[in-house]
Order: sequence, then C-alpha cells, then structure tokens
Amino acid sequence: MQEAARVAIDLGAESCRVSLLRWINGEPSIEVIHRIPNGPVRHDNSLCWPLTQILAGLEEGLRKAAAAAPEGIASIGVDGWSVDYVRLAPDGKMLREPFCYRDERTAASKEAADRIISPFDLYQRTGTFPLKINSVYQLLADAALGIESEIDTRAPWVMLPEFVLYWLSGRRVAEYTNATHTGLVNLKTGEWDAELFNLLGLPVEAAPPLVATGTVLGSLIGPLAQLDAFRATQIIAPATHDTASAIAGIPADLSACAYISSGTWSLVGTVAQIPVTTKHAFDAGYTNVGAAAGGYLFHSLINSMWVLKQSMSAWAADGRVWSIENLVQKAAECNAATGVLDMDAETLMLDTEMPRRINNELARLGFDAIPDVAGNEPLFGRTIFESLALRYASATANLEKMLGRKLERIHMIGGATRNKLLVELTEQRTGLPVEIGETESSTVGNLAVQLAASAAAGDRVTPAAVRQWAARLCRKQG
Ligand code: LRH
Repeated sequence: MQEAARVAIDLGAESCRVSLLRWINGEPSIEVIHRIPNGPVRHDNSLCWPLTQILAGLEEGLRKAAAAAPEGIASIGVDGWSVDYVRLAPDGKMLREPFCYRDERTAASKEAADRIISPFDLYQRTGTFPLKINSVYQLLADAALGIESEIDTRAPWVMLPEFVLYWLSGRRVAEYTNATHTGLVNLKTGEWDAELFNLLGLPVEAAPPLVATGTVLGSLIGPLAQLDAFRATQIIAPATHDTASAIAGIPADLSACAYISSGTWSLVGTVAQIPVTTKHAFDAGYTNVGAAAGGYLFHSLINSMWVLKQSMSAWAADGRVWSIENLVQKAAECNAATGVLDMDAETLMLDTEMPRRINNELARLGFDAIPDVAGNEPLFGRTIFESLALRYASATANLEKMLGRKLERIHMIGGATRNKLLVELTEQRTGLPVEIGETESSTVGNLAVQLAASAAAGDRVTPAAVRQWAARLCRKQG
C-alpha cells in the first residue's frame, strides 16, 4: 500500500503556498499544488492582510491536494511569517482582518513600552530583539486604539499560521518557535512571561496556550474532512515561524556556518545552543528566537526583497513591467552600483513610492540619485543587491566577533538561491563560500517536523529526527 501523502502550507508575505508530499515508489516527491498571491492591503488608514481571501485560496489548494492524493493525506502543517495575529470574537470567528506588522501604529506603542521597561532589559528577559514589528508592540497598540477602533484587548488572539491551524483543527494554540517572536516568552522558563504581561498592562488570559514544535492538534474538522483523502488527516503544529521551519529544512550540521534565509526579509545568523543577550549582541541587532526542537536562532533581520518588490510594483503601475529573472540578468550587466543604501533605514521598510525613497536615501548618504525612468530599473536592482551583500558581510563579521570564531561557510536558502548575482556578490563581500540549499526550505522543514512528529507518536520531536527527515526530503528535490 502506498504511504499516505502530507500537506505543508507556507504563508508568505508575497505568496502563500499549498505543497503536497507524495511517496512515489517509496521516494518522496514535493509539488507546489496551489499558490495564492499575497501582500498587505490598505483598509481606511491601516495596513492589513487579506486573510479572508487567503483562507478561500487555502481551501481551494487543499481540495486540489485531496484530488491529487487518492492514497490519502496523513497530516497538514502550517508555517508562516511571524509576529502578526488575529483577534477572535466570542463565536471563534476573526474579529477583523489582521494588521500587517508594517502598519506604523507600533511607533507610539513601542515608545510607551520602552518607558515601562528598557529595551535592553526586555531583551535580557526574553532574548527577543525588541523590533517595532513584534507582537508585543502590536498588542499594546490595540490597547491604545481601544474604544476608537473597537478592539477589545481582552479578546483572545492567535498568531497567523496558528489561526489557520485553528481553522483546520478547532484548537487555538501558540507554537513555541513562533511565540518567542512575540517578545513575551521568558527566556528562562520558555513560557509566557505573565509578570511581563502584567507590567505592560496586557491580559495574559488572551494569549493562547503554548505548545511544543511537532504537537499533534487533532483531526481535520469542517467541510474538507468529508473528502475521502482527508478521512484520517491529523493537524500538526510544525515550527510555525517560517524561518524556524526553513532552518529545520537544512539537512547539514550548522555549527560552523552561518545561514542566510532570504525572502521579503533576510535572516543572517546561526543556530546557538545557549542564547546570547550581551550588550554587543543587542547593539548589533541580534535576536534569539526558538529553533525547531531545541536551540535558538541567533540572527539579525535585514530588510531584503521588499525593497525590490515594492520598486517593481511602482514601475509596473507605470507600465514598466519586469520579471525578477530579467532584472537580475540586466543588473549583472551593470558595471557597478550608484551607491550603497542603508538597508536598515526605516523609510525603506514602508510601502509605496519605493524608487523615490531609494533616491532620497542615496541623496542623504551623499550619492547621486538614479533617474527613475525606463531603462534604469537594473541600476536600481544592482544598487539594492550590492547594498544587501554588504549588509550580509557586516552581519557575518559581527557574528564571528560574537561567537569568537571564524565561520567556514554560508548556507543560503529561500528566494536568493535563484539570484546568481546576489550569491556572487555575497561570496565576494563576505569572503565566505556560499552553499546553495532549498529555495522552499520552509516547506521541507514543515514536512520534516510532521514526519518526525508522526514517528514520535506522542513523544517530543528531536533535532536529529527532524534533520534525518529533512535529508531524506532534500535528496530528491534536485
Ligand atoms: C520571515 C519572518 C521573519 C520575521 C518576519 C516578521 O518571513 O517570519 O523571520 O522576523 O517575517
């Protein structure tokens, strides 16, 4: 009898995917069955995610998966970008479409939180670098909006990938790796820091119960459960933070190397067994968030393809349509960049008018502007890639200083693995060889945890088991 299939759902800020793992003659084969384009949308004055649309797309994807796997689907797991969450109404439905972390409402709430507890104290307590986008500042912003926007801050909330798990299983949880990115999990206990919630005036009762990576939540519920392929389907919480899933998808031993997980953001770091919350790590912007099945992702978050994608949208609206492949190829033919951008600049994290923002930044730093006219798009691209590679280099140099040892290589996963120019520039600027991993590494990590969880039959999944499954899945992906 053919082994049952599995489904991985990856929620991405630019596109959400439903992928199907099947066993053909005993060998794994992973196929993206359905893609749902995604991006933040403006509702009135706030930036939100089109979650109703995403759920409709996921349902369509799951129906396609069922049709493609007559052998039956053993389990479904969901991972996605971190920090955003959904508030629930008493009937369990979403109260409103969730805010996107780029909404500027957290500027004021972070300032208010900083007055209650200093960012460095918070860092030492939770290990999480206090980024403005973290859920803690968003939950506080809900409180500040309060009456005006009718957000009941006592309303239960659930993070985005876990909302999809809740929709599929009826169980509301917070998986550990994703929970650590809220900025509200205590580093020592690995549990919600109730004292911190109190200090900040946030009701801890509204937070979901914390569960370990690889927890089996129960059977699939709802109309999809009527489909033959879903008769015996279990819903499993993988590492629901997509970066933790992506790192879990790397089959190699990472102790002597750095990873770059690239997409809308780039995460540059390594897996540490002990968290690092020194002043140096804080000043360098390094976070400690949970890794799948043990250890910490010690990395810094770098603004990445967002800058290019936003520029491409602005050009497309002006009739200047480019594919990424074409843009990268033409950028490689430019001799050099016009200048170097500060990829950490706040203005480059916002939406709309990106070419103008880039030029303002170039001017601020004393470089020439790039006339925003047809034909100059590759020069913008080249400037972004050069700036990114230099930022990767400062991140790896900082990492070596903090670890007190040299890195042997970089393991790159995610979208940049397809960008030959960026890979070359990264090798040149960091002076380290780059090993190319999976483009869709979070799918591999998501599935590896599901397989390890099923095999563990109620016991905790181990890093060794996850890595073995990742190796098995990667070998066939070419
Ligand atoms: C990448 C990612 C990253 C977070 C950010 C909010 O998708 O999950 O790890 O820091 O989105």
